[in-house]
Order: sequence, then C-alpha cells, then structure tokens
Amino acid sequence: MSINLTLGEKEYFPNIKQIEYEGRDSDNPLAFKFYDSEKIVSGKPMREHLKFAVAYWHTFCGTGSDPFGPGTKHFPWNVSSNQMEAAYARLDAAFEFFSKLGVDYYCFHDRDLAPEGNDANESEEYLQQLTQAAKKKQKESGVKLLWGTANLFSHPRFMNGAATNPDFNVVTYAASQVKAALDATISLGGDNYVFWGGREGYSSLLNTNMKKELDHLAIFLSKARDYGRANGFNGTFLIEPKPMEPSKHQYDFDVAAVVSFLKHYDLENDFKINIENNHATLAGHTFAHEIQTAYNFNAFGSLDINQGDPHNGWDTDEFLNNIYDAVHIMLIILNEGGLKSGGMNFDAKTRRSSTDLEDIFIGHIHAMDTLARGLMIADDILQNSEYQNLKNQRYKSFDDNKGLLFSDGKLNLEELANLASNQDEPSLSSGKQELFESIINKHIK
Ligand code: XLS
Ligand code: NI
Ligand code: NI
Repeated sequence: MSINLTLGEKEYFPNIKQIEYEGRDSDNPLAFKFYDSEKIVSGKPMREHLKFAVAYWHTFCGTGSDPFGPGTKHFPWNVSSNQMEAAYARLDAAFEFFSKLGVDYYCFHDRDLAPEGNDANESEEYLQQLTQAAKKKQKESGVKLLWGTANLFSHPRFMNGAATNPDFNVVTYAASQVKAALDATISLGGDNYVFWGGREGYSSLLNTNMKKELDHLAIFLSKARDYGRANGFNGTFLIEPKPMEPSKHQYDFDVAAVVSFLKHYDLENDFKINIENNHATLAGHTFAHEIQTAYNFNAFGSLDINQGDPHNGWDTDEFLNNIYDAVHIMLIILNEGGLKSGGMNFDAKTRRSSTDLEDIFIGHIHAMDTLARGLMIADDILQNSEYQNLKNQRYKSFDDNKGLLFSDGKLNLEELANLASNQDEPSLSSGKQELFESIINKHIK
C-alpha cells in the first residue's frame, strides 16, 4: 500500500519509511521477516488470511500510565491542550502509521477518535466532526474500519455499569453514546460493531440484582441491533468476553457464557463473538479453546490478537509473540474456513518503558511476523504431515456402520446398550498426544 499524505500535513514518523518485506535473514527491525502481504498461502494472499487491524486506543492514546504512575510516552501528536486539535493530530498520525505499516484495517472507541464534550450533544457533535475527517482519510489511504465501539467504562458515570446500571438515567446516557458510535461506524463502513462490557458485571452480588441486569443488557443490545439494522448497518454485532477486570465478575465471562446468553435472549443471529487472547487466559482457557468453541456454536466473529503474561493475573495486552500459540490458532482458523467478516485487531500496547517512537512500529511488525509464521507453519502441517489424518483416525469408528448411525442420531439408548452387551471389551486406543506435539514442533522452523 502506498503512502498518501495530503500536501502540507505534518509527517509524524519522518524517519520511518514504508515497512517492506525483507525475508528472515534481515536484521532490520523496521522490516517484515515473514509477513509478505501478497504471498499466496493456501489459495489466498497473507493479507486476506490475517486481516490485521491497529487498535487506536493503545497505539495513539495510551501513553503508558498505570495505577502507580503517569504516562511515559511523549507522542508528537499529543501536544496541543485543545482536545479537538489533539484529536485531529492523532488522526493524521494514525493514518500515516496504518499506511506505513501496510495494514488494511483499524478499530476505535468513540472517545479515542474524539473527546468527550460538556454534554451528550456536544460529544456527539465532536464525534461527527472526526468521523467526517476519518472518512476522508479512509478514502485517501484505502484503510478500512474493522469495527467501532463506544467507551462505556472510563467516565465516572459508568462506575456501576452502562446497560446494566441500576440507575435508568445512566442507561439512557449509554444509549446516546452507542447510537452516536453506531452512526459513526455506519458512516465509515465498519464491518462490525463491538460491545465490550468492562463494567457490565458486579463487585458484590449482595447489592446486585443479577437477573434484572442481564435482562436489561439483553434489551439494550436488542435495541442497538434494531437501530443499527434500521439505519443501514449490515455488519456483525460482536460481544467481547472477559471474565473480570475492571469488574470483579463480568457477565460476558467467556465464549461459552456469551453463547448461552445470546441463545437465551434470541440474539444469536445478529451477535457473534470477538475473542481476545488475554481475556481467554484470564478465564482459565487457551486462545485456541475459545476460538474453537466459538466456531463450534457458529458464534465466531473476530479476534483481539494480543497475549498476556502467564505469571500475571491481569490484562497485560502484550503484542502476540508466542509462535506456538500462533500455529495452534492458525490450524483452527484454516480448518474452519478463515476469519470471514472478522479480522485480527492487535489490542496490544508496547510496554510502559518502551518509549521510542519506533517501538510502536516494532511491536506491530513483530506480531504480524509471528502470525504470518503461524499461518505458514499451520498450512505446512495441514499439507505435509500426518496431523489431520491422525486426528481423523481417532474417530474412524464413526465413519461407517453403527458408529455412523449413532453420529446421525439414529440409534436409541437401548440399541446402543445392546451393541455393548454383544461385544468384547473395547481394545485400548492410544491418544498419541506426544506424537501430535512432536509433529507440530517438527514443522516450526
Ligand atoms: C479491554 C478490552 C477493550 C475492548 C474494546 O480489556 O479488550 O480494549 O477490546 O472496548
Ligand atoms: Ni479487546
Ligand atoms: Ni483486553
């Protein structure tokens, strides 16, 4: 993708040129070693398999502050004390970054794009102005919106939740934000719209009417769906599960909890799931488990492709660098037919002490390379190893005869029991886990 800067605009990364693919022998930190966007793997270009998206909040808004200290990163787009001026500068920097990195998508919260105004109307007005500017930028660069969302967790008014707040006045405020963020997403041609319920949960069940809050959440989501559909949004609504943080317990705990919520409230046709690796591990699952579970229930939507630290019980949002995980998830994604309308949103931040401007490029490049590698290795495993065959072999007794009848639901319990009484003790059949593991590792090269 070519860089397309409008004349007279400030360049925010003057020392960084278009990031190119240089191959695995390159030592250039600002080049791809594995991600070769147009290279065909399993029938389509890498860029179409991976559909990378930059997370606006971490990369352009996050300055490294944490509960123990202020921000450490001095971004050149973050200098004006006028919040709207800063928002326009951030937009320029963001699109320069997307183009130089060569990603096709981005994602934002309303408050990343535009600041909060003095009231709901002013906030909406600000968002509309920045949406117009972003639309122009998208047109010039060819970069698209993977999803938009509303930040319903930072402002103090949302301390007891947004759609699940016990105070109706807060629920209406959340609705005004979602309406405006949906309008922005529709205007920018977003493929998806996300709900992450960071404060839709509780600190104590003693003061919480859980059933009422869940009912309200479902009503709120269905009204957002109705508004979106009536106003031209044909994309997918996504729920992003996370078990905790900032709430002690979040209702959208994991994929299985969200699937049952969606089915219970008849929302499963419009809502799918945005799965984040670090949220999966916080819930005690692997990323692979959550992805496979979503596909199983036809609930797969999109991915927030970061990783946590195995020794920490919180959301560290690191850039994905675990090759083994990348291979495992790509095996599943290739087998299930790809991302469809979803993508891979980084939702990752450089460490607080990574303060050079180039570090945000290096973080993204490294994650893109890790996933490109995962894709190529997974494809190699599927094409050139016994992996899939061995897995299928474990289930071969269901391929024909009575096993097939069972799989088709055609044997009742008595018939099944009779079969057991007429046969010898089944012979033991090895699960071969070590063999599977050795095949994966052999292909990681
Ligand atoms: C926070 C979430 C958040 C969502 C979007 O943990 O990951 O960043 O992706 O609201
Ligand atoms: Ni996320
Ligand atoms: Ni997260």
